[in-house]
Amino acid sequence: MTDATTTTTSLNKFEKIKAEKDGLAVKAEIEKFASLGWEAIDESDRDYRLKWLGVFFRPVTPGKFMMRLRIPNGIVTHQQMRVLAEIVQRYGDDGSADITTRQNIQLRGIRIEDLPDIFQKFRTVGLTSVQSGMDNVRNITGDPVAGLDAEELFDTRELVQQIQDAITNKGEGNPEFTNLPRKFNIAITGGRDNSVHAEINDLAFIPAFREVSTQQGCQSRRFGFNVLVGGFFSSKRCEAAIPLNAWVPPEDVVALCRAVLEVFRDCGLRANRQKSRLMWLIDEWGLEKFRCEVENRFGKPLLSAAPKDEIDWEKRDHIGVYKQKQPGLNYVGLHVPVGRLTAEDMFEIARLAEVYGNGEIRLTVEQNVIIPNIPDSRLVLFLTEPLLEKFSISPKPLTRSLISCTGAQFCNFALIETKQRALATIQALETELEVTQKVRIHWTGCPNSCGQPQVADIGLMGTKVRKNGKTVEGVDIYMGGKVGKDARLGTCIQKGIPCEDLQPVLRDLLIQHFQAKPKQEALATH
Ligand code: SRM
Ligand code: SF4
Repeated sequence: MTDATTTTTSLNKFEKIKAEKDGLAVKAEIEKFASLGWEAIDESDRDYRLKWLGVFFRPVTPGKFMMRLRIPNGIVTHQQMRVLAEIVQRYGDDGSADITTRQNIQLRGIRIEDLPDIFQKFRTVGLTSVQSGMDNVRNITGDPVAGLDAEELFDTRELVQQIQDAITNKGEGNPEFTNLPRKFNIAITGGRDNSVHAEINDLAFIPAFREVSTQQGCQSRRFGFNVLVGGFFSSKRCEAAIPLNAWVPPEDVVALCRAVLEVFRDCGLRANRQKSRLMWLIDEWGLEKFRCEVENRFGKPLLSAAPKDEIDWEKRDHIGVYKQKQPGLNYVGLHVPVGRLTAEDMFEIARLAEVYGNGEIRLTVEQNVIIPNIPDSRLVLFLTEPLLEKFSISPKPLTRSLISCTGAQFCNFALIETKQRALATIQALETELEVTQKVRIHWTGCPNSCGQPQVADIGLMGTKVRKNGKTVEGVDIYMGGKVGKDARLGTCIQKGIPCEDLQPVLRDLLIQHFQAKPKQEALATH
């Protein structure tokens, strides 16, 4: 390894923790931790290594941990959803869950003494939370309507599962990939609308047709993926992924993931945590050398990229009722305000999926839920279900596209509270403005950018601001993010607005850039 071979004294704190004991080693110690209680566990096990099992110590709520699952392609069964609901239900008001910006679920309120039981429950329904935090590959995202969408070019479900299985040893943990230099994000899309934000992943596969030579020496047009590398957000730097100039057929995707991860693991920069994501290695080496190293690990020549990819649609949010490719079946997207779920909501989602659909539930990177496979004959009744009053299929345009990271309620990096503030601000704006178009407003509590403000129409990033001699919660405003085809990152257009002064600023932006009208004026022109 490049700088992992340097002496332990020169290693940064996280490299030292990993060198002393692999993160995955705590798997064998869960029973012991449960009987010790959270206060007696060794601090580096409790605060860091447990994240290799998806268990996050929360300094904001000590003793009540967060658990981050892995939900490949964002697909959960009704049995799995019930198990997750039962887990958070036992914690009463402390328990809740969030749908994340990686099509995933996080549970709140978890007590360490319950971990053996929780992992046992996960096993019975095929859930895993392994390698979901720290220097591991995060939840792998895929098209939320894979296998349902009549226009899709490729159904991503199986491939996403195969990649997860390879990286996590089928959810049991895989020491081959538990000591990466930093976190790593993978996305794969087979639809035309880039539903996974491919451009903000360290490694992404986007659909593309290419001429390839057959064994008989003829040319034929085949489906596969162009490969993007190096996309990431961090507090110091944000980059969109760049083309690797490589195309792979579906059957080579897992091998290419392995090859890129091996190069990152063995050669990635480890000295400075702020400069350890994949793009920093690509910068240091240049794309040609990086591609060459990946090709060596891949074990055969990489074909050059297809001249054009197939991402040519605007991004869909899937909220509402849509026909599936299977005749007579529908999928229905429900809007879950800022992704927050109670145990009761989760039981209800599981019930609706079982009673009306085939038991399956899908999650989106917009922190929403899709219930697929509802027959035409059951649709009208489904739409009368009380849960749809809370999780609407036709929310107002600003509410509809609202995203928020966890923020100060549970996250110790947060500079501001986000979720409640995001909801209150949007409600106030919708009271005073008539807005007819969707406006994607993303809140993120600090520059780590978990709420992806750079992909938003209006992105709000938490910061601290001085006002009247006091430090108050504020935001920097980002604009210009474009998703779907021709995706590009937005940039900061205004810095340091105190949150208490934000509403009129947003109001003006909505009027100037998104055709919003004050309600009085809108009434007069009708
Ligand atoms: Fe994130 C760290 C929450 C998506 C960039 N992120 C954290 C931690 C673990 C910090 C902590 O220990 O408190 C947050 C946990 C708070 C909590 O209690 O929930 C956290 N990140 C989240 C989630 C839950 C936000 C959400 O509300 O949806 C998302 C979980 C995704 C998942 O299921 O795995 C989440 N984080 C993202 C994304 C968006 C994405 O992947 O599309 C990003 C930007 C993309 C990227 O990583 O390139 C992101 N999170 C970060 C970073 C900055 C990484 C860096 O290279 O510096 C950190 C800080 C770090 O890793 O040191 C971070
Ligand atoms: Fe926490 Fe910051 Fe990520 Fe929000 S953006 S979840 S505040 S680390």
